[in-house]
Amino acid sequence: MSLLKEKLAAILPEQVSSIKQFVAENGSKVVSEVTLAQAYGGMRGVKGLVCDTSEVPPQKGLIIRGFELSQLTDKLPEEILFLLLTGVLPSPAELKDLQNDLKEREEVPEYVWNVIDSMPESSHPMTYFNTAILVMQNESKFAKKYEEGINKSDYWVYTLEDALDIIAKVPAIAAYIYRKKFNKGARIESNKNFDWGKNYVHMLGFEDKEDKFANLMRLYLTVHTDHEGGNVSAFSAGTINSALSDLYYSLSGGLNGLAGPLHGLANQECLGWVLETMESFGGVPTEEQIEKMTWDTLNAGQVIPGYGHAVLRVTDPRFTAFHNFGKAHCANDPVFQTVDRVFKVVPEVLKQVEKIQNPWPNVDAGSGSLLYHFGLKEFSYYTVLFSVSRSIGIAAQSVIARAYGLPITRPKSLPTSKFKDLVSK
Ligand code: CMX
Repeated sequence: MSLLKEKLAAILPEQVSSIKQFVAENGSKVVSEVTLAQAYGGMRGVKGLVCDTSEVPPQKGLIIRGFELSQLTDKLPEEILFLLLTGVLPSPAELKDLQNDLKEREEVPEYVWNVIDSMPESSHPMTYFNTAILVMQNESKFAKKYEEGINKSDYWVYTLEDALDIIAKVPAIAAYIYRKKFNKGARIESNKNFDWGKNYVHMLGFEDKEDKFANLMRLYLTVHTDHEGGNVSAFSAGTINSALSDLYYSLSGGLNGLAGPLHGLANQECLGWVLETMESFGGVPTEEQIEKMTWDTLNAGQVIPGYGHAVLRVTDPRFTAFHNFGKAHCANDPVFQTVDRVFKVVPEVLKQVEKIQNPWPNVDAGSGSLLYHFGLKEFSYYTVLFSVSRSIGIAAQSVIARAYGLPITRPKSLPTSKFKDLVSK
């Protein structure tokens, strides 16, 4: 048994029984109320979901198992996976064991390459990626065991099996999609000596002798893993998984949500907006030019990608992590300089638009300029990178949900006529 599984097997029973007792003793207490505006407003702020892997206080941003993001930016994504699942960072031996386990699971079934090869070349990289995950549902150990008939108390065990199988395989799949879609040449085999992030850079096909791109990739993959349970990708995946659809079904479904421009696709849109601004003004624009471009975009009835957030009310610490990396490693790059200047100007403009609740940058505002600097310039690919990382958080949330025995998700909807009745009473 892997050290991760051993640890989970040791800690989960105690956690599950304490949650059961907590709910039994306090089940009737009111924790949230819902206004009509919230019912028509995407349930913003309604406290009706449980997520123990991470939380996002509006004035602080991402906290993973008690660690602020700034305390985790030097950690590997594999360490974050261990932390999300167990609540503690791995020891060196536990990390090595997890990395070895992932290496053993990384071979991608041949039919996945064939499916990718048979898709229309014009398909978006996210369509390739989510299709590849879905087609691998054929491999689900959870689905096979469920069909055989397993005890509910073992659901988490086989969800963990699927989680590790998927996490081990996604870098190779994502890298191949990049090479195929953008005509970069044949598939590159994994290097067994590299960690998860460095191996991804290797399979994408980038020369990286000093590990500079690998360091960005490790940061990128660490930063995007998890963002509590209510965001579109995690919530959708969690809802699908709650029906006991296995992790292949649920992850693919959740990541289809990440492919939306108001969610993960904003990183592609954001770099597009930055490059368009540079092109309009023939280089790094002045603050006045950025202000004009911002108003032009708003007046055209469009959003400024990379800015605003449904929960956050401060600068996203994930943006800060990338901004700091950029200041240290590519301060003279014109695209990074533009992003830096946009950060000075856009919040001041958005503050003037009364309806916008958060004028500050989110995770998608800065990452693209760093990838661009290292030569990954095909920005329609950026949401795939986000997805590779988010697979970790979604997988961890599903393992925990199945261990807790959370039931099928089923909030209540009402027609407008019933809401009118409720309000008039
Ligand atoms: N540019 C222009 N208008 C914006 C805006 C922005 N960056 N952010 C919010 N608004 C607008 C909303 O569209 C909304 O307008 P309407 O009432 O006309 O529909 C109004 O301001 C109120 O929105 P809000 O309550 O401040 O924000 P929401 O919780 O409704 O939406 C989000 C949050 C992220 C969808 C929104 O800020 C947005 O569209 N941002 C740009 C896209 C983006 O960067 N998404 C990535 C988020 C992070 C991620 O998930 O990856």
